[in-house]
Amino acid sequence: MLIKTRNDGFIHPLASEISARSHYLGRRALLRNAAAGAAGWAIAPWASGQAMAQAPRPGKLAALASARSAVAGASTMEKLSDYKDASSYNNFYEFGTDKSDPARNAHSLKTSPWTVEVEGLVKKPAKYALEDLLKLSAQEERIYRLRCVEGWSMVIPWVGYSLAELVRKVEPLSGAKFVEFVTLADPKTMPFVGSRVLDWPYVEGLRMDEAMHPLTLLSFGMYGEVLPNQSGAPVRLVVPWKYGFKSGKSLVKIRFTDKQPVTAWNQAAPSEYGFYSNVNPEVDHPRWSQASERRIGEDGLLAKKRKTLLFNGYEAQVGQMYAGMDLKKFF
Ligand SMILES: Nc1nc2c(c(=O)[nH]1)N[C@H]1C(S)=C(S)[C@@H](COP(=O)(O)O)O[C@H]1N2
Ligand SMILES: [Mo]
Repeated sequence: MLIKTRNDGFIHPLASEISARSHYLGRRALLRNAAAGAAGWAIAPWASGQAMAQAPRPGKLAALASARSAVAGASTMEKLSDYKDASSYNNFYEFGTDKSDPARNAHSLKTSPWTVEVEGLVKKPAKYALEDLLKLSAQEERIYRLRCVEGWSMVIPWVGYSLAELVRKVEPLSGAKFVEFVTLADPKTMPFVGSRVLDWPYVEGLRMDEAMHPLTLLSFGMYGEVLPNQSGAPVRLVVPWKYGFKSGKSLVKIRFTDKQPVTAWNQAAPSEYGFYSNVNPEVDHPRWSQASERRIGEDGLLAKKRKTLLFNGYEAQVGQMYAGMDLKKFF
């Protein structure tokens, strides 16, 4: 992404993201991937019936009970990314712009007590304590691909429930057309809030139908455990058919509006990051192609590139929402 520096010049620290990857894949990972071979593409253990027996559990955080998702298309059978990668290779700019910064710095985030305020054009605005939000609906496991706009991807088993469950509870008024997601911006616990990378807080937004789509997940956990801080604890959004930056971490406010929200990345670089940001191999970022991606943890020796899929492979589920829309114009 684009970083605004102190002197208002622009750098992009993520050039490395688009090129060689051997520097971050250690020897162990290379060997593990080589050993996995074709078997690495077998059904992910979490998606099979034997999840608990087979999947190596990180075992560091509290377990989060969930059932497998009943939502059609909500779980991919692709090989899961390692928990280690999902929890150490992160974008969470409030804690720094290097991939390893969030895991190193996010211990300072205080996730309890935590409240999420729901406001704006709804019949029932409310302040939800995290404990109440956790109980609002049954939690499910959803195995989603995550595609970052920078050109890398992972496969992550999230735990949570459809955001629609919460939306229905607060009863949006007919004038509500968009939903704005505001994330925590606490300079005392987040060392990079106050930096000029972005205007804080980090804000994202969805159109009402996108927010109501069953794939849009309000997530409290991953790999069967509560979210580690660097992944957006205690509650984040996951919108699997959009670039990762649409999935705001550590949410504190959900606001229903009649106007398209001003979002952080769109505001920082409108020609690079549109409001929609649907994953689309045919709409290039002005500075790089989006036709392919690098799956984190995948065969580092060959540095193979995967083809990026329209709507990140969720076209059957979400394509209808964009019927007739010019996807190049509304990027
Ligand atoms: N609050 C906040 N949310 C955020 C970000 C961020 O910097 N701050 N980065 C986004 C980006 S660019 C991506 S790719 C995903 C990364 O999620 P992950 O680190 O859990 O893979 O989080 C998104 N949510
Ligand atoms: Mo991203």
